[in-house]
Amino acid sequence: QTPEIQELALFGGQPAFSDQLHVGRPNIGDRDQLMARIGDILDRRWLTNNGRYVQEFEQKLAELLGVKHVIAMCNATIALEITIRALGLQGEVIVPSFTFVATAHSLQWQEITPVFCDIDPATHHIDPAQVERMITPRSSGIIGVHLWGRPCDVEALTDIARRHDLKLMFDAAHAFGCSHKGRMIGGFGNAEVFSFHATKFFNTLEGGAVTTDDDELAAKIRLMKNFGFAGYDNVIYIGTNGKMNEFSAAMGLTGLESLEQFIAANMDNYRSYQDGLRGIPGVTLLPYREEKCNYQYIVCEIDEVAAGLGRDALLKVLHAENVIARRYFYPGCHRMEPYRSYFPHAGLLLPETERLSQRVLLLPTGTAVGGAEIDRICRIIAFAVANAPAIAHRQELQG
Ligand code: T4K
Repeated sequence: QTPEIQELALFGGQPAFSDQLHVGRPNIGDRDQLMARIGDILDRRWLTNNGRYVQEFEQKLAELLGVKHVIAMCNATIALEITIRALGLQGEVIVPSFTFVATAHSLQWQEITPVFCDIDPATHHIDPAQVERMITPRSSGIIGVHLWGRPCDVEALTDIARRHDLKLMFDAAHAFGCSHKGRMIGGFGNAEVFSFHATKFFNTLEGGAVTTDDDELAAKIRLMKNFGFAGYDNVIYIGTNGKMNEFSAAMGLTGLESLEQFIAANMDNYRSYQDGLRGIPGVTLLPYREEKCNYQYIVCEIDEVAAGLGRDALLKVLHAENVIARRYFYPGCHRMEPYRSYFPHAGLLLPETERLSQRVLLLPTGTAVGGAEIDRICRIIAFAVANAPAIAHRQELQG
């Protein structure tokens, strides 16, 4: 029997799911291993300040990523701030506006101006041709974002940075476990920054890391994340507190043991979405390339004309069904404070960012979601698109 639109939860029907499905549901590895590590931490009473597990975690990450230095941090935002400072960035730094606001805030927090650059609509990544046009005598660096875990145009950005004598760093918050041209992300540019926040497919509760092959930079960042202490009672640098604690490192070490399972689950989910969304007019799933990838984000674009209903109308339908899809990264950093007050006309230079932020929709994935749920989510989306005019009319009536 064909469902009627009044069966949608938005119009009073039963939600498709009794519990909410989230985009960023944390993955948890082997609980017994985690509890054993936590027990060990409590027994040894060494909770933070470069403890044994943090050191082991850093070493394991360095091996995995093939990079000389890994500095574990309390979160990626502080890691970005410290790296920006350690690299001596000042004046202006070119960044995409289509990113999580932390990328821009980590600059503005230290009175450095983020200069927002538009993106390539095919990849959602900062567009190198535009980067080059935005360089001024005040520019000191570029921050590329490996959005959705896909590498941005590393070669072109490296070339621009070299020719203009700019520092280049990457916000690799999404890109743990991903490679670029066969090389793990972590070793590109002057430094890269990962996030291990709870909502990432690999988490340390809160956490992050800076990776670099530069000995001097690594030493500076190590000092900066620990108040500038070089041994007891000897502060030789300005610093802050960016340290990772032992519980977070225990979570990280435990998660590393299940990393391949997390990625496999994400990849299965991605394939299920590929099957389920195929052929729905106006709904496009952003493809992953044939590189090592974590598949952690299911990114769709909704074309209002072809689908018959816009992204926000679809979002309402899904939320009512307890599918907590997200509009990352709406509305773009340039439309958030303080940037929209500082640069009220920035949108004129960012047409692709403006367009994409109206179309993008992220769907639930991770180990908490499986094929059956995904099939149901895709059927809701197909039903909403097939009945778009009636749904839009009824939404209008409801106000
Ligand atoms: N650069 C980029 C490109 C980033 O994407 C991020 C962070 C950063 C830098 C900074 O990294 P950190 O300093 O955070 O390490 C979330 C995360 O908080 C943030 O880490 C992440 N990016 C961003 C994309 O997403 P919100 O404000 O959307 O989170 P929230 O609380 O709405 O949670 C997302 C979904 O996950 C919800 O539907 C609920 C669910 N959830 C969340 C948590 C915390 C759970 O099911 N369990 C949980 O424990 O920012």
